[in-house]
Amino acid sequence: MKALRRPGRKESMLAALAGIVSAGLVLGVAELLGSFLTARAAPLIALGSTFIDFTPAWLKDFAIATFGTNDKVALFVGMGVTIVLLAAVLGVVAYRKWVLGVAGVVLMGAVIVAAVVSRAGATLLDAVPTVVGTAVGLLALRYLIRALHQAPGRSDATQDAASTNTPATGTSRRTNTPVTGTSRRTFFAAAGITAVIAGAAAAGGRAIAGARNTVTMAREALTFPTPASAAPAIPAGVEAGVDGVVPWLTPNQDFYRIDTALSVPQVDLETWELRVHGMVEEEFTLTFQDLLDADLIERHISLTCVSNPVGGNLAGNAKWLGYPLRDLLARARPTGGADMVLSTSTDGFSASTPLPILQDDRDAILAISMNGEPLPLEHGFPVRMVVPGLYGYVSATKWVVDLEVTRFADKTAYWTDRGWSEQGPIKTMARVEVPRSFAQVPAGTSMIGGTAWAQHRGITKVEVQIDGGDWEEATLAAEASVDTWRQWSHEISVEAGSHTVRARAYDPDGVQTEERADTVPDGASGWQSVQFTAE
Ligand SMILES: Nc1nc2c(c(=O)[nH]1)N[C@H]1C(S)=C(S)[C@@H](COP(=O)(O)O)O[C@H]1N2
Ligand SMILES: [Mo]
Repeated sequence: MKALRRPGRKESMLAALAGIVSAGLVLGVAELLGSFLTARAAPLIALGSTFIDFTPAWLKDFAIATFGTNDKVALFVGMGVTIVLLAAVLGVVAYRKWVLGVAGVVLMGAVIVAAVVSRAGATLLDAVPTVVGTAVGLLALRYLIRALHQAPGRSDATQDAASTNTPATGTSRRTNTPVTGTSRRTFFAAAGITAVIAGAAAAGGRAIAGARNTVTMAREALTFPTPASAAPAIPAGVEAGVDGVVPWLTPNQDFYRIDTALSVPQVDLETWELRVHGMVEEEFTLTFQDLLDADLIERHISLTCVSNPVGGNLAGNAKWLGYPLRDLLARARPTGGADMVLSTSTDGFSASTPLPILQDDRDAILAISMNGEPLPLEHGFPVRMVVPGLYGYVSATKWVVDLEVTRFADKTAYWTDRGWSEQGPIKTMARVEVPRSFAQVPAGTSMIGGTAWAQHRGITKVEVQIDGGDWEEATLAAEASVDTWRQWSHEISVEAGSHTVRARAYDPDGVQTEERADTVPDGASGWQSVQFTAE
């Protein structure tokens, strides 16, 4: 009977290396093949996406609070480390007992395949890159492990021989290997080649996927008709004029991005359709051309994420062009009892928006353009929703393909399924941007400022308090509309030393609540407090 041999440290490290380069080959081959199929076939993306879907609300909240919009980078780094560790362990296991190693690799492959095929819209074909990649990786691993077993001077073999004095038949072949060093050289050469092939396959896959990206080309070629109702001119003085306050209009490339999509969905303009159905008298389907032909409106609207902490930067303001959802619903004619519109994206995200809000006089938009450009891919190309006054998770569906008129009692949505509130009105908030936390300001008088928002209600006043003193009224910059945020500024006078500034905003219903609330389940609240020093 073959004993389960205990490899020495050096063999273990080499076996671990064999595991790691083989795993790299699995992923590289899968990436290359995946580039011929679809982006969702890429195993890492599918794994990460599945992980995100199973992420409990508190962990998502923690990730966004800790990593902000870098949460996806953090996820990839975490996944990378986990995969390297698992691959190393599997390499050692395969070295000690080959069948166990094979079982482990096959199991991992199966987990990835399960993740790939469970993605929205995936087919069995999407499993092919992972299956082929796993098979190729296993072949490489077998070759490497064999080379390692044939390598001379293995400490385990010597130990076996020394401890028992009668080497087991299973190891005798190896101890008899001539001491040439050939096999170990073979091992390193093979490991190196495997790593190079893995890297080249991954890079090639990326390049091919990029070159085949007709979506980007179609986006760049897109032009828009003049809107039936243009955005009201931005009044002079929407900027408070304080250095360091964030711009009133957020450039697209600076606009915060929050979504559950690890790879940005690639939606083909030609085949994009929006299905409108459910509790309506008329079901219909819109094409992108239908939208271009419709009476479009253009409006400035500020978005905010429910995960934005007090003082956070998950908010932005842009000019949106699109078809009023009010008009779309007027055409569909919702039937009695309907109270919600469930919007779904091509990648399976969904949001539940109160029907009355989409029908009232606010400009809820099925947007096709952002700041005069086609929607950036990350912000929902070709079509997304923008609803003044509601947090994104209940309203701002990107890559939207389906609108179902239904009832809150009958359907739930992506985040409401995960413990977030069914209703998501944006909470009134004043943000201090100057001074930043722990910044230094000149002693004496200086200007501070920031941004406040209370979408669709409007900011009526902002007050500032220094070191617990009297609340003073700040100067409000001009208001473009109640749907946009509003800058504020204030002159302060402080002596050298450390200080605290607090700010609070008012909407027509009064002052924003002082009560501190976490982002879960319906948005953070409380008055922001910023410490700074004067010199
Ligand atoms: N398809 C899709 N749409 C989505 C999301 C998502 O995860 N997937 N996230 C929503 C959330 S939580 C917010 S805050 C906004 C953010 O929009 P932005 O990334 O354009 O800023 O998009 C919303 N629309
Ligand atoms: Mo959000």
